[in-house]
Amino acid sequence: MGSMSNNQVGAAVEELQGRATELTDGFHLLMDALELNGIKNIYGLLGIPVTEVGRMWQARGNNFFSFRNEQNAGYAASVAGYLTKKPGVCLTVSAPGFLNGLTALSNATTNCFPMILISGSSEREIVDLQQGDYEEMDQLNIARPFCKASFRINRPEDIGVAVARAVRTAVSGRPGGVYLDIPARLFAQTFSAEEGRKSVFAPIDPAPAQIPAAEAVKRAVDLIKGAKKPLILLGKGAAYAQCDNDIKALIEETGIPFTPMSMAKGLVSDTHPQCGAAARSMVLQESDVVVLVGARLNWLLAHGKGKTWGNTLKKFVQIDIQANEMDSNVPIAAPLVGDIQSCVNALRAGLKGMTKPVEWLKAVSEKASASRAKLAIKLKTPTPAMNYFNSLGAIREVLQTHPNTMLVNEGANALDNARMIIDQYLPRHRVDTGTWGVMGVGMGSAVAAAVETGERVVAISGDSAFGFSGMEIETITRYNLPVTVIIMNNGGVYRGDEPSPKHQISCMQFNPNTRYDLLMQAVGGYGVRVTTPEELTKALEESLASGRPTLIDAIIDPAAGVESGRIGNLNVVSQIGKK
Ligand code: OXK
Ligand code: ADP
Ligand code: MG
Repeated sequence: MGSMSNNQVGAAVEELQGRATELTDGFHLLMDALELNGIKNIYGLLGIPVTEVGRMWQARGNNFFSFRNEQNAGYAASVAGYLTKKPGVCLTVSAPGFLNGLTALSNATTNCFPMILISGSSEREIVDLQQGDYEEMDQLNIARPFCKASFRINRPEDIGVAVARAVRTAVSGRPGGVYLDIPARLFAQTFSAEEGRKSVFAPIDPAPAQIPAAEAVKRAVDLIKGAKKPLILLGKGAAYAQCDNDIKALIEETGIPFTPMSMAKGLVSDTHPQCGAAARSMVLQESDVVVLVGARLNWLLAHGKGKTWGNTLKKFVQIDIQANEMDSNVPIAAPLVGDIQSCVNALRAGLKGMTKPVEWLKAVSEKASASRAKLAIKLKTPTPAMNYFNSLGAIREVLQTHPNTMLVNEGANALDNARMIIDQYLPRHRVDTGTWGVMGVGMGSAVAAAVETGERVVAISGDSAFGFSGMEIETITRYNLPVTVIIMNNGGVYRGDEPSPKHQISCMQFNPNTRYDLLMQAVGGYGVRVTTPEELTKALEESLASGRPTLIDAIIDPAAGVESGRIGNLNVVSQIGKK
């Protein structure tokens, strides 16, 4: 390399001095770190002290989806995490905004969805002395019990490691929620740009494969091979793992019937000949060895015991990345600790050539076909006012010809009946109330499903569930998302005909004159009220064809619906004065 001229030396010195004094700040370092970790979409609601983050994030060509309540933005972020396996990011203001987001962060952690909640916070020196700051709250510690980890960033140079650590924590092992607390002052705090560039990074292999031990695999293989009536039970962990072909291969190579939990529907199509979803009680009660794949024996599975399981203790093979999930409710005969893909493929190798349980599968298929045939009649039976069966039956027919449509589902009767009636054909195409059974997840989930998949979204909500997040229809129209909200409007919580005491309308009723369709029109969307399955079919087909934000207000018989849908047994009723 030849010697440099004086001008070149001068320019080089100037450039070095420039670089030496070039500054960055917390705003930029946070965005650099998020971008480096592949984050493009942030869901949130802006205000003090984070407003500028939203503007700057958009100015970089990234997406900031502004919601009307942080809880719904958080639900969207958590569903984005579930669908993409990258943490969904929610940004909120301090204190009340943080608290609204915390509900969604906690729900994400319960569902095992990777999500990062970033909230601005008040200044430590004032909060720690409880001197009454603006929106004073000890957010870092309040978040801790409700998520996988809670971190605060105190210096600009720590932003890179904090974001990398939050990403790894959210997606590694059992996925879940992470809280990142950023005191207001840090955003504008300047720092050497050169040092800043060096400080941000993406973690290497943040969600590493976790291989099961050979003896654990052998123990599980022996148990399954010795079973007379084995069952494979798929949970949303199996859907999240995105090893769909491996799971389908395990099922087809072994000939074992399977049944999916609600968000695992479609992992293998509901129409698959080995699907026992329509014979649920039978397969749970009569099976002898049950292979749990990313499904917890929690309340949704009657804690693995009692009548649901034929009052016998099953031999459970449990595949889970979380070691201490084993024996959470009942003894697990063959714990298989590892990531689902590694465990499933280890089982496949060990089960190669096993004798298929042909007779058992035949019995399951017969029971399932009989149930489907019985239900098919109810789906087609006209009634003076629509009920859940003929309304959801019409939706089912339309969605059969649109298998790529993302289905979001919440409510009590609207949830339980849609789960039973609407088949899923593809993995991760159904998002619902999840492990906690949360009302109000619908609109946030619909936004994330539309944004992250680009598919049409149909969100079926009970009218009560819709009320929790209904204002987000303005968010849906603002971003012109291809979302069709279908409200199963029976005029009340569970049903709309509960008798009212003399002095007040029943605590379980809504205003029967509510016009949800006009609400949608008021925010610039297309709203339509339907009272028959034929009208519902037409409105849904038109909305899917147009892709325009639509709300279909489906009027359901107020007498349709039972208290708490299929989980009425969880309700408690006073026995005082009962005969
Ligand atoms: C299923 N079934 C079918 C079909 N699919 N029959 C015919 N055709 C098809 N395609 C049968 C299945 O075999 C069962 O019948 C029955 O329908 C119900 O199936 P399923 O899968 O829904 O099973 P079940 O028993 O309801 O499952 C229990 C459960 C589920 C707890 C996992 O109910 C659930 O996920 N509930 C979530 C409730 C919730 O989160 N609610 C939130 C709002 S309530 P049999 O004959 O085989 O049994 C609330 O907030 O407060 O009240 C509040
Ligand atoms: P469902 O409600 O559908 O039965 P759950 O949410 O109860 O499903 O269970 C999901 C389980 O899957 C959790 O225990 C979680 O630890 C586990 N899990 C999630 N992702 C993976 C993975 N990649 N590998 C193994 N286990 C996983
Ligand atoms: Mg209702």
